[in-house]
Amino acid sequence: MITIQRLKVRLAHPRHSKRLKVFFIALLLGLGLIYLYFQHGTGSFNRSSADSHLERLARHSKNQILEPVFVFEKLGNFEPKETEERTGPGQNGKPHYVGPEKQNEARNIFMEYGINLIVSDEISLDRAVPDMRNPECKHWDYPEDLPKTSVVIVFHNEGWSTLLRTVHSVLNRSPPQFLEEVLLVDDFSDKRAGRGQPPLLVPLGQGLVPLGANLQNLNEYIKQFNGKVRLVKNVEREGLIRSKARGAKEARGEVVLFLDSHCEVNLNWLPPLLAPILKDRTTMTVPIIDGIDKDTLEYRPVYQGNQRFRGIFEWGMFYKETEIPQREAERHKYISEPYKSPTHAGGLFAIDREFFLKLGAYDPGLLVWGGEQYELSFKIWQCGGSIEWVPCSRVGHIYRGFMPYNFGKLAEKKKGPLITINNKRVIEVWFDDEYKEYFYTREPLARFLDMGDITEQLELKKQLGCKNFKWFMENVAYDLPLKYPELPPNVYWGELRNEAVGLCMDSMGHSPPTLMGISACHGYGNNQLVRLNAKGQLGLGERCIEADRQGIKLAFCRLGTVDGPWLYDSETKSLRHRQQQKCVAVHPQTNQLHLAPCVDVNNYQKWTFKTVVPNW
Ligand SMILES: [Mn+2]
Repeated sequence: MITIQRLKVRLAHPRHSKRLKVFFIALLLGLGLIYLYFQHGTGSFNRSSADSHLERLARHSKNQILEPVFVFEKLGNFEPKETEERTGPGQNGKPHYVGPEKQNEARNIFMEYGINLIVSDEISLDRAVPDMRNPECKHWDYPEDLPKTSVVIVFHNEGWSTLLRTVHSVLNRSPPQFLEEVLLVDDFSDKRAGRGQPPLLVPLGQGLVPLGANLQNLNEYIKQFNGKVRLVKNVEREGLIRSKARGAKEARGEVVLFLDSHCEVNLNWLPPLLAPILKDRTTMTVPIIDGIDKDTLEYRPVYQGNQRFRGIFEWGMFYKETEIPQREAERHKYISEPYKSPTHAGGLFAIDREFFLKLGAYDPGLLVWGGEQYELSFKIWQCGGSIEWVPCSRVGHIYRGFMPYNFGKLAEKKKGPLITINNKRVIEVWFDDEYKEYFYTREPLARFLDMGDITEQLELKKQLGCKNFKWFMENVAYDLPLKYPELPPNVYWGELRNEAVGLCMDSMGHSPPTLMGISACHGYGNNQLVRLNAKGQLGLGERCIEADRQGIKLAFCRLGTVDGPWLYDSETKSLRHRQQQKCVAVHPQTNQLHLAPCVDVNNYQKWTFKTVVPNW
């Protein structure tokens, strides 16, 4: 704008020579083109601005759209022309059940994989899934020149049919011109046979499913896709985080799009994820996840109706989701438009490959799994990019019953809980000092963990000129403190031992709401690690300890609050409930916890906080 105004002034006072006039007209044209280019928004990161500048001009002259356009009167340009309805087991996302003769086998295989693979094997790799999108989604036109994408799928001992159904769904539902490849990264799978049966091709549904095929056959299997599906293998176990970084390095597409190895992408899933990246190379996009049942493979929504959620976290770094705040909702005309989110769940997202690599991919010091989604989220936002969730892109994901593998040798290298170590690395790099305190308040033992060397991460942060965490909180995660306010410091924390019985307060591993119990003090923290903060809240993990007539309970903390009724008197060693004016006592016969009228000399009411120092 400024450029153009300045030009007008100059042209209003032309100097004399003809050559100068010609020069100014040429300059005006040039600047005009540059103006057009910037008006259509490219991020600060642009790897070949000259090239894309020309491309954009070319597109302009061909009347191609530069960003999605809502077209009410017709179907969007990449909408599938025919319906997918088919018949057969599990078709259209319907639940499938195994016959009685296979129940035993199914149970055993479920124990091994956390997914009912017998059910999965009986369902076509090309099955249809129900359209879970908001009806608006069918009416968007997307640019025709979206970036080519490598879909990267990392797996470790994944079931054959769940892995390949992921691949098939991508091939079936992605416009081929935008799909550079599907890149499979085998993180050192070591199960010899997928299902303990000899490989055997049996016709089933639309495709051929090799029953019991082992992962060594994968190379053979993918030959039918003529190079569109590639397989690379780790020579030792690297874990999910490093394997994803490897996938990004090996990828040939402009965009890398990560999927878990047990997904099914939904209709017209790809263009909506790529359009925001075309517009701004520093935008990372995240599809909305649907659920696929681990027992029946039924495909169903996780979110109901028009709810729009986004990713946040609590101060112990547990991942949380919350409905988008008014301020974000108001930025959009259509509920089917992408919206900004502070963070993401971790598994599924698309990002410009070079931008991802410029950010250092993932911190290579993060191990196996956990915390990496925060690292990437903070890095993206604080270093000039953004994250958008895309309602019109849906991907089904099988939530497994449990994690069917261990961390193997990778975990042996570290002492203490791996995920907390990862989280500590992340917050030590990306949080400001005051925010780090909230993490250590919520997770006091994290102070004792060895997070390794973070010099390189801090250096990268400096090099990229990244903003501080306060900026992130005020401009991106501004709705987070409404649910998870800044934490007051702990006045006391540790295991809470009763003087009369010598046992410690313990959640007994139960989920709230539940009665608290007492058990032998073990010194490891975990279910015995109790914190009393400066505002009287008694916390255990992310939960709160409360009391009513039934007894002392582990409860969900009231969202948005950090205060509580508790007062600890280190003289009398009593733990007093201020409203009820009673004290926490152990029942001498039953060992049950309850509130009793306070009696200073009663040992059953005397408690001591003993700081836990784990022997890591
Ligand atoms: Mn998964």
